[in-house]
Amino acid sequence: LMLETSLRHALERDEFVLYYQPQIDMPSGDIVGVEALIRWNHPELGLVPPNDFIPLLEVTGLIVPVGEWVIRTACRQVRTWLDEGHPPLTMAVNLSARQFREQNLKSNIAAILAETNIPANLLELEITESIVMENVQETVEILRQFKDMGLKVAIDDFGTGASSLSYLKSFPVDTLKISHDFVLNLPADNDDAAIAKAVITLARNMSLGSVAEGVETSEQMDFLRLQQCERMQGYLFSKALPPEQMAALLEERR
Ligand code: G
Ligand code: G
Ligand code: MN
Ligand code: NA
Repeated sequence: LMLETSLRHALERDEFVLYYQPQIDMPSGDIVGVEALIRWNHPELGLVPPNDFIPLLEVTGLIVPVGEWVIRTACRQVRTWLDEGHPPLTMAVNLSARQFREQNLKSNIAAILAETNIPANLLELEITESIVMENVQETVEILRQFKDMGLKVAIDDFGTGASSLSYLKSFPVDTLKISHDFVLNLPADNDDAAIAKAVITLARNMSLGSVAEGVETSEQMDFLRLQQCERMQGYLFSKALPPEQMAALLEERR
């Protein structure tokens, strides 16, 4: 309850911060994107991880204004990096169920893109299977509108939710993200290896991008690279970094 009270003031007190985890293109090894991951800098508790407060944001409805803050902050960051002369990076932002179905989401995103003057195709919205499967007809409509706006859409933790493969035919999405659950025991676990391989092949044959999450070892990377996974994300390359450290990493890579 105390957490909920302080969460209500966190936005106005400027206590949220976005960390950025690099996404590495294969085989070039270039940083081609980042995933924005929210942290809450609580005055007494310190840095609170999202799993400890996102559910609370969801039930209180605070996820809508906080989610808008996330998109605006992420787009401003893209603008800053462009102004600093870095190559354009894709900015992946996680959407919650409530945000995805919120009426004003599209117009808010359009306004943010206009105000930051960044191309829509640099913003990749990550949604989970449970979100897309909730109301399939409405989902198709929302995704169509995203596509018309030029936005990218990724299915987060693909294959872990209660979804059917047939939705890939009717949902205009761009990218499949392979959950770290499937990456963790690569290449030794035969089942996980088969699943990872199948998802990457499915993505490629449907002309979708593939991103593997939670890549921690060079053995995992080598396996995924052999399967022609396009992008990788994980501690092998970098954890999520605060803006200053991300800027330093980009500077170092120049
Ligand atoms: O950053 P971390 O690795 O602890 O992320 C934990 C979870 O929190 C992930 O499932 C991630 O998708 C989610 N998450 C992180 N940032 C955001 C955000 O800005 N919005 C939403 N809805 N979820 C987020
Ligand atoms: O949005 P999503 O649920 O996919 O959030 C990504 C989560 O995975 C975040 O909590 C992030 O901190 C975490 N993560 C990122 N890289 C790694 C990694 O290499 N290993 C593990 N175990 N977790 C990671
Ligand atoms: Mn994600
Ligand atoms: Na994920």
